[in-house]
Amino acid sequence: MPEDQASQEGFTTHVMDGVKGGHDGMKGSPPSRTGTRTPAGKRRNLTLEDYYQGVINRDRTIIARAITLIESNAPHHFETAQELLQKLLPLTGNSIRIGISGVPGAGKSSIIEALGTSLCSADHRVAVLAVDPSSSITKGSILGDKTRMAELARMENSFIRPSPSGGMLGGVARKSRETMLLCEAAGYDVILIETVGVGQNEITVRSMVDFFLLVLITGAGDELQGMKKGVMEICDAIVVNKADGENLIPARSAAADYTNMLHYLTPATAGWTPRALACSARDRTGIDDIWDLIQEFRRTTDSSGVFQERRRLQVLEWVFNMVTEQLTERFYSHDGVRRIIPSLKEDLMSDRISPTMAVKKLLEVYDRVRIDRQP
Ligand SMILES: Nc1nc2c(ncn2[C@@H]2O[C@H](COP(=O)(O)OP(=O)(O)OP(=O)(O)O)[C@@H](O)[C@H]2O)c(=O)[nH]1
Ligand SMILES: [Mg+2]
Repeated sequence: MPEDQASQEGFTTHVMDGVKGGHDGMKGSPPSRTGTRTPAGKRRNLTLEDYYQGVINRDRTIIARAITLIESNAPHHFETAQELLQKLLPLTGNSIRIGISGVPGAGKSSIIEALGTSLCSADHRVAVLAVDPSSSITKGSILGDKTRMAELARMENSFIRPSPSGGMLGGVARKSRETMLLCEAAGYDVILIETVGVGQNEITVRSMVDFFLLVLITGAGDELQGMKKGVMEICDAIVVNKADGENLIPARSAAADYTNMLHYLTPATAGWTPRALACSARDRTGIDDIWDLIQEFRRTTDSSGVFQERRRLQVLEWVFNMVTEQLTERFYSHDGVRRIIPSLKEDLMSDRISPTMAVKKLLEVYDRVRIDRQP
């Protein structure tokens, strides 16, 4: 038995690998990273009804397989996954969706472990998802998450799913959103989504959560301040982690400074002024304060209507982003467009054609061949 599998024996929650590009993750799939084959005989093909019943009856093995279906790049899996989601849609929405972001090593996974364990002990059902397109290359976070959330992974009412790898961020975002809905249908009432704080990831996660928490640490360097300001503008709270030992006082004072700074920024959520707290995921101090703050946020935005309004707008944004994504994909995979791009690039580099004219030509090629194809 591979070592990482062995170390999970006895866990009620197994951390499931994300799907690798092109691999369908289903029966008869190619050998996995560990070189073992899925025992095809043991894995009966599930019908749509099997998936549906499995999810609503909170069967974690089937939930994991349903997510694999969502993450699959195979067209027939896509169809089944969409039918399943359609069926589950009335059961979604009953959770608080929390995004947790921050620089690598800030302690996001450790905070999730501490917060998640405490919530599970209080009878919440906690699902942890990761959105990290870079992890498909480095595998860094996935390995980190397996070890850093060991206690949470063992809890009966938790579910941990590392990042799907899907190439483009857009693909990853769709899969993560749908996975989130599936987890809600399976009765998870707290969804924690970890993302590494690099560029586009944060914006993507912000667009799918109710509450966005930024994890910072002291002494990460002034060069990060610029980046921080941008992300501070989209967060609902900051937590300065590693407030322990000699770092306790600096972390607390940084939290006070951040609270001040947040007062001067336009809040990410109407009617809510973001605040900064200090915590130590290691010592498990300040973790309950994070949850109290989230509860307060929920109450405030529920009564003002901002909570539901944001969710409605997020759905619209999601749909139109998918349209943009799919049109872009279609455009660049179009034969005619692909054929003329190399020569067009040369013409552009040697100033033989203006940028606007190049765009016009590309769109003409796309439209022309498309029109020719019509009956
Ligand atoms: N002293 C101290 N160390 C901590 C604390 N929280 C996390 N760490 C350590 O910081 C390191 C990174 O923690 P992670 O939880 O993996 O951080 P992360 O932000 O999830 O990292 P990535 O997923 O790689 O971006 C680990 O070595 C932790 O043990 C804390 O509260 N205090
Ligand atoms: Mg992590």
